[in-house]
Amino acid sequence: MAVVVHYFDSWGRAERIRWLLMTYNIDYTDKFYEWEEWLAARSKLEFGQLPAVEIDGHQMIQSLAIERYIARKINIIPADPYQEYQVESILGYFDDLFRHFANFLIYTSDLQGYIAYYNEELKDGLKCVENRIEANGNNGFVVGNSRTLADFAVAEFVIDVFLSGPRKGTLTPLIEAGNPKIVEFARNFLSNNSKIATRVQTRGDRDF
Ligand SMILES: N[C@@H](CCC(=O)N[C@@H](CS)C(=O)NCC(=O)O)C(=O)O
Repeated sequence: MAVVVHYFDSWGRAERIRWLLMTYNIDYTDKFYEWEEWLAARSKLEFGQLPAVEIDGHQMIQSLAIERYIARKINIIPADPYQEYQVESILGYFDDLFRHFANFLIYTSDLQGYIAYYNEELKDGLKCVENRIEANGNNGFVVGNSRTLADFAVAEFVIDVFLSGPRKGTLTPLIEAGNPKIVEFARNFLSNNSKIATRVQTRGDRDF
């Protein structure tokens, strides 16, 4: 059965799901909603939220739950409980970061506010992530010695918020100066994932 990703025509909370599907050769189609169409469709989707994904005969909601479902199917969640904690704490942190991003740059367009937040708070938070990458041996993975969902969380955030889109002229130099190691990690992630690299090059700009 065809996999369908329901979301707005943006990256947002659906992009990591798309990257997971394409990396592991799971064909999918996007169902994009215009706002008015979404308001009419909202009551038909459980919890009235996007993204929703049709997969394996189910209609799933909540992006992180969907990601974990796919990640478990393709075996990129560690079996070791401590490593699973390491992955989960990264997922939780980047979920927090997405909310801050949304408050500054989706619900409002406060680029100066986001830059101030980066300098006052986010830079240090991302340094902690860089420390984890270093403590893991700078081997291209956030946790352990193979790809996990944590790699997708880190790379997608850095690429979609800082290295792509209409704000990249301002935000790329900012993060290159403040968190060069996480930028290197994200760029290596792209170098090692040709399908995602192609998507990032060809998908066009979105505000989020
Ligand atoms: N925790 C949820 C958040 C879902 C969410 O807030 N979705 C927003 C788009 S990113 C939405 O559905 N907005 C439209 C609405 O609430 O009507 C998830 O990760 O899926």
